[in-house]
Amino acid sequence: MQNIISQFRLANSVGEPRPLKVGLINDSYIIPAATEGEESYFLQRINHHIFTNVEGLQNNIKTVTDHIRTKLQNKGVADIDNHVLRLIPTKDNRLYIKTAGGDYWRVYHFISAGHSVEQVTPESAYLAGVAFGEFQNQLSDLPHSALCESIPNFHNIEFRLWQLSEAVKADKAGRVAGTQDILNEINRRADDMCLAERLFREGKLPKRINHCDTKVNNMLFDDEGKPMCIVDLDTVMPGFVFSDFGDFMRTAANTGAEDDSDLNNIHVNMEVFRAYTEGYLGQARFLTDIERSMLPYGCRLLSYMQTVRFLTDWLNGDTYYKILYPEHNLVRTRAQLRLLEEQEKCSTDMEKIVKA
Ligand code: GN1
Ligand code: MG
Repeated sequence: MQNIISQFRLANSVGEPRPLKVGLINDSYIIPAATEGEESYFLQRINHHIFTNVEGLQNNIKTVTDHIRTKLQNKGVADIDNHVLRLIPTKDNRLYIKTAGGDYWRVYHFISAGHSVEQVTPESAYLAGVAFGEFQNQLSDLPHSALCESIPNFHNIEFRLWQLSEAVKADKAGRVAGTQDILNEINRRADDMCLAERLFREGKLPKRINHCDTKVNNMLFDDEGKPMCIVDLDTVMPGFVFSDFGDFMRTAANTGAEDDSDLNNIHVNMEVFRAYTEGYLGQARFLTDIERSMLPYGCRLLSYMQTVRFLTDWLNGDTYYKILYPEHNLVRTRAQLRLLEEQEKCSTDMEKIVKA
């Protein structure tokens, strides 16, 4: 690993990298500063089976972080490195390295003042809503053409349903028979869940640049519980605003875990929903009426999409997401489906909150 690290332009000497358990896709490490007070770094092996266009991916991140950095500078923000990610270039000025073995690595400045959380209070949910609304605002003047789709059709539910149908047809792991009840639940909602894509084709629903992975743990908070920095910019791309609104609610406004094996733990936390919505709507003044009225729908869409994606991976024999035990993707699937059912029960209340 020293050989990898030595290719990046680090400002000071560092210690041994330590693995960090974050995310389901890439492998992450912290490279601590050798001397306290100096800069530490965040090293990642990019999963290039998933991000097949690493060059495009890294250019996206550079474009987005430069754009936000300029906005923060113009606002006179002091400790900018705490508020936007900073990629560390290689000694020959590239944004990543590729090893002889075909692995891709990148390095970020490590934001040591921040920490991530798995659960929020209504107070921190409100602030998170402000922060994600601000994030969309900051990127609203970046032309769509400035970014590539780091994963094509990433949040396109029609595409995800097609992938699921292919997985069912192939039945590679011989698991289809055991999931028929879930498949039925997915199929009977498919038409409704493809509404957004249809509205887009009819020109009624716009796309905007979204983060596309606004899980609650992709935001760093400071010691006082205030949002500091939005991280994991791998999937920033044009999409429906629901992607960001819905993914936050999927993770933060869920009383259970994303992979809860006890389905009775899973309910919608309406106080978190209310608080985040308030914070978000205060910032996201660019929303059209249809986008605003479809926010509760967006929550369901993202839980539905995650149900479809986890199930697809289960049927394919666990080739996409990292798993911690053999049934993990199936457990995740059932937990996301239960969350969807719970959200359906709360839809009318959610609509009232958004209107209010
Ligand atoms: C993946 O790596 P991570 O945990 O940030 C996935 C998201 C899913 C999420 C489910 C590139 O994100 O889309 O919502 O797992 N990222 C990719 O927890 O597929
Ligand atoms: Mg991610």
